[in-house]
Amino acid sequence: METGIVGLPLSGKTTLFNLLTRSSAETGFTPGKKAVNLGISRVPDPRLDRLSEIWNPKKTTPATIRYVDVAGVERAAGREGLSGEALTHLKNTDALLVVVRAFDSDEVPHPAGSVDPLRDLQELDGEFLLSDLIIVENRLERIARQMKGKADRDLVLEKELLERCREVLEADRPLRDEAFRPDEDKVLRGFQFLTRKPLVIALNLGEDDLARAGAFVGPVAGRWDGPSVVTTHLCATIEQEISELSAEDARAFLDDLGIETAATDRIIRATYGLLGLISFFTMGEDECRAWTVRKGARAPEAAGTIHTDLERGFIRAEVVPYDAFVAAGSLAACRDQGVLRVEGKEYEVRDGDILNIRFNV
Ligand SMILES: Nc1nc2c(ncn2[C@@H]2O[C@H](COP(=O)(O)OP(=O)(O)OP(=O)(O)O)[C@@H](O)[C@H]2O)c(=O)[nH]1
Ligand SMILES: [Mg+2]
Repeated sequence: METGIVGLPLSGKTTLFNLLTRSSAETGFTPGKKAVNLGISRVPDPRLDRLSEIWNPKKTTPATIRYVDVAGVERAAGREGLSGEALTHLKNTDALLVVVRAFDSDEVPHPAGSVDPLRDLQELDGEFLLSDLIIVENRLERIARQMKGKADRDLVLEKELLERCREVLEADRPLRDEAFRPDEDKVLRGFQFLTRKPLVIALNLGEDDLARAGAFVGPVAGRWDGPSVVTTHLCATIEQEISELSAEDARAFLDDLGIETAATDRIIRATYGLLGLISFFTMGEDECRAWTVRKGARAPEAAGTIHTDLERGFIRAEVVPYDAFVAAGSLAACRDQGVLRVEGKEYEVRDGDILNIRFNV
């Protein structure tokens, strides 16, 4: 699962990428800046921290997700913005993290001459819609040619589906919010449409505007509402400062600002949720670990993320929900209280389950 970080030039994408993935990719006007940066984020999870306190294991391993940061979307003379390399990378992602600039800076002037988040977001949306529309048109043309030979049933269905997509896109609406049947969805997935991907919109605010973030977020959030869109904000320069502090000092700093969690944590959690991912845990004296599965995964699939042998030789899973474990205080207490269950192959794993897989290979 990979999330693409995208936005107009100099909006703070790479700065945010560095914060999310603890990387140090070149930012700003540095010559020789890379067009694409790849990195991995740890998914913050207070539940794993708590399990680690209880067990004091040799190792604690969080869940992770991948981000890819691509160079700014630029409208080159006479040509549309999303091109070549950037587009290829974005198409391959499972979600988009759009960085929209809301900070002003004399050192780094906005390329368009003024700061206007809604205008920038509209421009980006336009690029995404156009990119999808081009794919639809091209495919429809090919289908028309293919159908001259014989009208195959699948082709007719695909044609109708794409014509519906074209209508949506031409009305300036993303494909994300359209209801498609599962079989249609399967066909659409092959096209990797940008406007069908879940979306996190992150407004990058100036330090002085953090206190009145609502005034910025409001208009932008109103633009695309829906279950697959999350709008949030951050101030990249403040996040940078927070990231350089010890955990204790960071907490005090956040309290001073009246903020509950660092924006980077919020953004990673939001991405994780939009990707339809949940975490389960394994625990013990050697390692406490959070693992990632898609929502709806059954126990053997979850076992398979730990090791293929565990899926192949799956017998059963011992399951206790995180809350029940913490309330009981120990596995023995869980057994006594009957909150430790034994589940079979059909069991659908829930977020926060603590699993112990029994297997035989
Ligand atoms: N004042 C201020 N400067 C910022 C903020 N976020 C980023 N910058 C600065 O803006 C410049 C551009 O940041 P980058 O993270 O490189 O932006 P980008 O979107 O990756 O740029 P491209 O990859 O060239 O499109 C850098 O000099 C950053 O230090 C912010 O919140 N406030
Ligand atoms: Mg960059």
